[in-house]
Amino acid sequence: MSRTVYVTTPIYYVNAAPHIGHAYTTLAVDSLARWHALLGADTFMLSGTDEHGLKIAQAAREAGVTPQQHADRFSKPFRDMCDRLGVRYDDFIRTTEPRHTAVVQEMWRRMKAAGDIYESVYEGWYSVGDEAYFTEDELVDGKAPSGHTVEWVEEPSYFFRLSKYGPALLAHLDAHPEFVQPQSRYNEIRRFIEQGLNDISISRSNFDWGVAIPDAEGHVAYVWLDALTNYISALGAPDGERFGRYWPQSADDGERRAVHLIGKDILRFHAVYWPAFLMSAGLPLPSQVFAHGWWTNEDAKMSKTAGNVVDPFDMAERYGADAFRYFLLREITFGTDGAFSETALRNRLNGDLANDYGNLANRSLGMLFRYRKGVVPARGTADQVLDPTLLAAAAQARAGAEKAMETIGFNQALASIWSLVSAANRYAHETEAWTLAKNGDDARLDEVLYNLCEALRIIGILTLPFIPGKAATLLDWLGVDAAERTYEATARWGGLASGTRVKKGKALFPRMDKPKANKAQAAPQKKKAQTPAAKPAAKEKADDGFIEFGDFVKVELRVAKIVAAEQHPNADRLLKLTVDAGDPEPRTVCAGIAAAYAPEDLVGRTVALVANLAPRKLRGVMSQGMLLAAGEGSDVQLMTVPGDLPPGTRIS
Ligand code: ME8
Repeated sequence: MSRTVYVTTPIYYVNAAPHIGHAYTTLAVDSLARWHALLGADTFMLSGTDEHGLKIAQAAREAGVTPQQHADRFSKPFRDMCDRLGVRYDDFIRTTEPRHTAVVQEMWRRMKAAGDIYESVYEGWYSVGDEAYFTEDELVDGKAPSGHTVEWVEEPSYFFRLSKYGPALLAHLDAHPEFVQPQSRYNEIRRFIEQGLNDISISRSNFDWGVAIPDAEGHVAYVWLDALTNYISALGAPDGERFGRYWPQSADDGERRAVHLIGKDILRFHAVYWPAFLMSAGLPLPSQVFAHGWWTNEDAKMSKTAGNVVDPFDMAERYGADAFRYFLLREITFGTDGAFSETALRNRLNGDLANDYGNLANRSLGMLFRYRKGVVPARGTADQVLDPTLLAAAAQARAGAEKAMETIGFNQALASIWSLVSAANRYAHETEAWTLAKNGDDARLDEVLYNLCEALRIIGILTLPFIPGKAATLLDWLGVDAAERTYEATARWGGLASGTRVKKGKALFPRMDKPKANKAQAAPQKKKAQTPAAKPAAKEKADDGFIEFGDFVKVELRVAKIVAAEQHPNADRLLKLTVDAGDPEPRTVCAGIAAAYAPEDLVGRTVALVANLAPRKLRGVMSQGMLLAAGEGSDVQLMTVPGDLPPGTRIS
């Protein structure tokens, strides 16, 4: 039997629109499923919505609709979010579906038959926001630890003997340290269980928006028993074909893995209640519960209630789904918290994606078109093809990504793949295809071009799980068949067939230097933006990496003479220069060239100045322009112009 991997998102409450936190877990699950599928596993990806409970009933009442109408309205955006972010789900479960409610009732029957359910009266605090019960001791300043308000509840209720399962849960954690990850969460759960578990109320009787309990009129299942059961109801438990195929058949099932990715807010439900419910019902446990951290905005947890949410649709619209996915997976370690910032997103987009990934594709395919009419050249003999550094970089990138993904380390996996992107960019730079072409060294030029395309093929395949849209575009350009897009195919150097006619389109990741206005900010200008037909055309131009001549001439380049130079008083990296640029008064310009030039060597040089750059204070000194230079750090060289051109002469 083939190896199966079943991965799930939490099912989301339908009390508001999806935000970046929901997007994060969902696209992480998608990338994990795609990774395992790439490796050849039979995968199943599940997402869905949690539609019962007091929280939803109250939200519907406030909206003046029935709970079902409310659920119908708010479930769809979660599906749409998947489509918008390139998330491929195999099923999307809603807890109001009959196929689900039947399994919740079956769980109840089994837990009752095991003697684990008894009738009593619940008296205590309930937080509707968390859909959770709290004891007096657990409250913080009279509220739930999450900050949600609590209400006093007294009602007849059925209880589950959670207390009975403490020893079995600890034994499971001992035998399977990977059951709860990351390690800090494992430790947290162990400590919680060790303190002793109380029985929990698992039915509500003072409202009816839930799954009716068999033989207990007036009771509906506690929403967490209902919700957690989605992970097996979607598979048709207990007898369905999918359940047999994807759900582990024992704690040590080496053939089937089931992994729940969740946020740390709902760890206790998944790592304590859920396994206890399953044990009671006589069903095997999932293989792993992995709890990731929070995305915060302005230093607070992002949540619907706090109103500081980032809209994933807006992000995908402005930055592209793949850039948004890449940023979320690359920026922080899966498991830790992260502060969301659009500036950081743009830096990843402009750096890793545009400069590194996109540029590698652009320059490699550009040269292939220029020198070989877009046809992949012969590979040459094995000896010629094998470029040791590039080959080693590919093997390392692959191995590093595989190792990282074993522990769901998205950011390390991406860092590993990007080390190959950098190696290939270095290779392109060092092999100087343009010089080979000029010197007519055709055999070597073939080799270099082949190797670059081959590196692109491997990079394209390895990035498919994370940036599925753009990676597929790159592989389409390279003519890589769907059947050849496998992990195995990245182990071979030379997989790209010679003679393949490649394609090349617009830049994969256009740079974005200025923030694009979000919907809310753009709204007042909507009218204006719609009227001139020229707007969309201008955008199209920008997307292919070119600028218009009209844009170029906006930059005022002038000849300038350095008349004085000194070290910047507040920055080691900078020199403070006084330049004559043909203006009535000399200007001050700060330049980051201190590592390469002594101030005294500069006086008298004639250089190229960007004269109309908006003045900007650099470490306390107002800089009125920028000098053109090439290179970086101690290798930087100022662009000079012949000294007989008078200061102020326009350069064009
Ligand atoms: O808890 N950062 O649903 P929910 C990262 N219905 N992830 C976040 C986040 C943030 N700021 N905010 C939310 C529920 N999430 C229950 C689940 S499962 C059987 C029932 C993500 O709509 C994260 O995955 O409140 C978190 O666990 C989940 O959304 C909570 O979604």
